[in-house]
Amino acid sequence: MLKTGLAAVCGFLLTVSASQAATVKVIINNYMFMPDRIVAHPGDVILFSNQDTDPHTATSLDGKSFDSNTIDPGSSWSFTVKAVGTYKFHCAIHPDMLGEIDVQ
Ligand SMILES: [Cu+2]
Repeated sequence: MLKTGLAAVCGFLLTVSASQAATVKVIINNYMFMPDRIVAHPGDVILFSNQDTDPHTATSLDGKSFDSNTIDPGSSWSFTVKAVGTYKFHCAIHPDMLGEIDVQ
């Protein structure tokens, strides 16, 4: 846990010095993530906005990187990406809804 925290802090500091963090928007609508492949950099914020009529989640398939829990229609949820890597995710309510975040 401590090791992860230190890596995150180092990654954050490197990102701030190298470039401005961005917010990457993902729309959830019609049982899809749009876009479903997201490219981001450490320190960026990924903002999921549920514009569908049903609740959805954004849940990493590795079971630990991130989990929005339920995002109600009209609601949003965001988190900050930290470590470089590829993170596949789905909606825990509708597991056929798939997406991927590539942190570079
Ligand atoms: Cu869903």
